[in-house]
Amino acid sequence: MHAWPASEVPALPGKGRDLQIHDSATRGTITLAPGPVARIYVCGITPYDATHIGHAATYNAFDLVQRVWLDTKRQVHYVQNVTDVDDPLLERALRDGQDWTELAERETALFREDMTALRMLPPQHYIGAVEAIPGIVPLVERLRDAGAAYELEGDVYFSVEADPHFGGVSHLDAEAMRLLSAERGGDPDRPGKKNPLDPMLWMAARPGEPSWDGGSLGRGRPGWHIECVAIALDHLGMGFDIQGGGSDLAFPHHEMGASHAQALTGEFPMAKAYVHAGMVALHGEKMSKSKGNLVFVSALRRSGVDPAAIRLALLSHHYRADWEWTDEILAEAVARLERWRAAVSRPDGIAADALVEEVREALANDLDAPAALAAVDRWVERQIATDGDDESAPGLVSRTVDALLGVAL
Ligand code: 5CA
Ligand code: ZN
Repeated sequence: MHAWPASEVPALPGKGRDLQIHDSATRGTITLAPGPVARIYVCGITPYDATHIGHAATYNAFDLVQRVWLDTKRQVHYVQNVTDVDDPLLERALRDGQDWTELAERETALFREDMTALRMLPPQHYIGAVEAIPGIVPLVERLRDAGAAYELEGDVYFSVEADPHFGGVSHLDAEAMRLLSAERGGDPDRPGKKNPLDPMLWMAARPGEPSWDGGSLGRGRPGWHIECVAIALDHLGMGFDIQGGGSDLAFPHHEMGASHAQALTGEFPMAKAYVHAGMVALHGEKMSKSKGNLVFVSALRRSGVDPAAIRLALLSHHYRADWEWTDEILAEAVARLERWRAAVSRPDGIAADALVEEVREALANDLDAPAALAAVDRWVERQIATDGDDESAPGLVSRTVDALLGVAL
């Protein structure tokens, strides 16, 4: 699939800092020191009800990762998927009496528009589950032939017991895993499974549902976790720097993905860091498609909200925090954007070299965007209150805010 156009990232004087980031697997903050090409896989949308503010907040976090790496003069190899066939998508299409491919295409197009408007840097490889099927089938065959997978009434399941490290990404106890498995696409109560948590790798064709040639697996469609593993291994290989997503992906999705990859390669885990963004809520509950309590980026844009203000609203929360979207948060972001624009529209001002370093330091410190905003706020206050004569300052601040925070002033 094609992704979306990249906005320019201005180069800043000096050099950025290496990223320290919280890793769910080691449950601590680690310093990532990628080679000249940093590699990141971010789980993409299941294309319906896109793009809500929760999605946008999560992609914002990983956009910051890219910007920190680019500022260290590295290249970034970024891969994202689109889960363009899966139970929830098919269920939504059926509910609304529409063709599932049209639903997926329309929502993916809307997501691209929203990402472009929010100045999120695009992945170099934007890959749909459907187009990944030819690469998924041989992986499932290999897992089966290695004894890490088994068949149940034509479906193929991964055996979590095949991975001695299973549990090492999310660190949950058995009961929590079982509950989350049932909530998030698993089928712990299906009779005949070796372990209730075993996830499906390949689902045999069901009447009335789309299916593809699965070679020795028979016709069917891929499971969710193997989709991301196949795409990540194909485009990034083992040991890439970050796998990212919201905290609701830690289990089962990233846990199972790491186990699939372990069974395939003998290495664990697949990524050097498992990075999880907090959940955005609305009216006291996690913003989710199933509850329907959603605020859409496209609806805000249509109502005239500047995408830069949406971005500032996202940035005003630490990516790991759970937080609630409110009208006040957006209003504050709109006001902040106005103040910042007024400050940089002056012909000269207060020297900003220290500000560049403060923003760099904040982001390198586990993507502390609120600290970065506070640093810019301090410069803006001084800029408005004092009569500086540094002619390069307003431009430098604009470029810093653009390059590191993705906000166009
Ligand atoms: N297609 C899969 C990943 S392979 C998927 O989870 N799709 S999704 O559309 O449900 O979610 C896309 C991304 O948005 C995921 O990283 C998910 O964790 C994140 N996300 C979903 N809801 C929220 C929310 N309320 N707050 C923050 N992030 C969220
Ligand atoms: Zn994924």
